[in-house]
Amino acid sequence: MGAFETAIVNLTSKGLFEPLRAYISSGRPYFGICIGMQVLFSSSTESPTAYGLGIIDSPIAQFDNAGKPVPHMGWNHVQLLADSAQDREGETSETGMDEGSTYYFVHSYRASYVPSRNADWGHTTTQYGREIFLATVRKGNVFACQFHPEKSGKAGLKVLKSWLDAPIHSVDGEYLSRPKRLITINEMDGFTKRIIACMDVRANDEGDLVVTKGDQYDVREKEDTTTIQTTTTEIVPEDLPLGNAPASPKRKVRNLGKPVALALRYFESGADEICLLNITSFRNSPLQDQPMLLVVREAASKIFVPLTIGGGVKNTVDPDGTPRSAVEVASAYFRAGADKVSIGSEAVASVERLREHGGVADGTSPIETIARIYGRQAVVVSVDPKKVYVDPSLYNAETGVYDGPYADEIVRGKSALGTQMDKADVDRAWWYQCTIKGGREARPLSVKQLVQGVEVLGAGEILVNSIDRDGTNAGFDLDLIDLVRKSVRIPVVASSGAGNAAHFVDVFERTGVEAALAAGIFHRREVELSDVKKLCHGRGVIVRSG
Ligand code: 1PR
Repeated sequence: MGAFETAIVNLTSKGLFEPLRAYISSGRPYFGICIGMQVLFSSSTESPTAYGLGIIDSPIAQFDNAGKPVPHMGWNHVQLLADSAQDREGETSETGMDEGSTYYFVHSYRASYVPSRNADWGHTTTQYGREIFLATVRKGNVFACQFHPEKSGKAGLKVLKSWLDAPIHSVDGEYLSRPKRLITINEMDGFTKRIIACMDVRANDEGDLVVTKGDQYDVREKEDTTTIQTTTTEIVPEDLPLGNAPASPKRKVRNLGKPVALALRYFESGADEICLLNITSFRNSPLQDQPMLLVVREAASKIFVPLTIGGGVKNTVDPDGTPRSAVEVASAYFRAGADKVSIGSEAVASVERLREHGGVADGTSPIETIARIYGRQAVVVSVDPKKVYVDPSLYNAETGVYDGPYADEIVRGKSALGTQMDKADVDRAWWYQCTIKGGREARPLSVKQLVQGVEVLGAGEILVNSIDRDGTNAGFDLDLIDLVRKSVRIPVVASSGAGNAAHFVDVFERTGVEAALAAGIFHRREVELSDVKKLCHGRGVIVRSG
């Protein structure tokens, strides 16, 4: 995992570049994953000044943006290049790969499939949009995957096991003589929509880390629960999102289970990705005392699909006074087993700075510093927007046209996407304002400005929450999701409000987002992940089975 230049610079500075080339040439087994595959090539447009190992005489280049979001992030199919059905069977039994399975990819750069140049190395290809690239290369003692087998569920574990059971030492494996077929572009690629389970994690009043769930970000029980609880804590105003007054000063934090146990349940029931958010990290969250690290470590040892971890990815200071950069915090999460980190409040501050500097990035924001080392695909920005209704006095009295701020982002109650609209919105118009600290503070920034800003800074994905829809079961806010999907070219995850399986089909069909996430309905077992997948499949939305 990482950027091409960082990988090559690290190999070189640690004195490993030439020894690695020599090792590969000696015929001993090499298994490369993701950047471990790309470094085999001669160069990459990701970093024009760094040269690869040059084992494969072909370049790596960026995906084009034609009709598809980049990075290519999600589960996709492969096609075996071996020509005859019998040879393909041979490849399947030797490598554990098969055309019926999907594998998890997360990358912006790829080795294009060029039959005249790299077919001898090509083992499988994948189609994304109208592009075909090498998903795996295999020759002699070398096998490498662009996808992450360690994050590709059972299908990926099978690939790893096949290699570990029979790593190839010879320089000229028998399969080299297998003739290759020509792969051509299909009408549709095999890219699947992701269904994500999300867990909001925080300490409850007893100090235990629990999965909780908010109603419009208020994660405390509606009623005073002090009579049935032994310990309670006074709710301080900062504990509640904007506009939520405590009905009782002693409401308990909702407890829906333990994070690792729930994450495991979701992995086993077919979640394509799992997201863990530390929702109280706006408080002091020193790296030295970061309980989420333990959760991530434990989850990653049992769960073999991608893990996104958010909350507190920012510059911080440990209790002993040691400053910790956002990169250090992110690195700790990655080392614990996270695949992506999600940044919330700090991303808003970074875009505010970007705008103050006339849209020129200075390279210092956490998004930039983390993406530089780990690649942009490892950086998700989680946005927490809230509707702000437009004041009717801002309409021009003569023309009836809205004259106020954010004119190009205004959503009207009668929009084409408004079927899931709240009734109260029918004759109103609004824009979406960004908030920080889990909805506790509103900022003078619209959601469109935020997502376009973080894309400039180098974010790889947007997770769109909606404070208004969170926990309501009323369906995703399609207007909001559509606005964000149309504003950026990176992948978008829809979140907040899912109440049934049909809501997932709606958000995929109407907005084209790449992934959709739910929390409450999965935690409370009102809807099973498998039901969502079954309905999507039945309605023609391509999802991963299993
Ligand atoms: O600001 O970088 O430290 O990150 C904090 C993170 O914590 C942000 O990603 C922010 O969205 C999240 N967060 C903060 N407070 C809350 C809260 O609920 N009080 N949760 C919170 C965000 C939204 C989703 C939720 C969906 C789906 N919760 O995580 O899972 O709305 O819910 P549903 O399907 O039940 O409707 P930083």
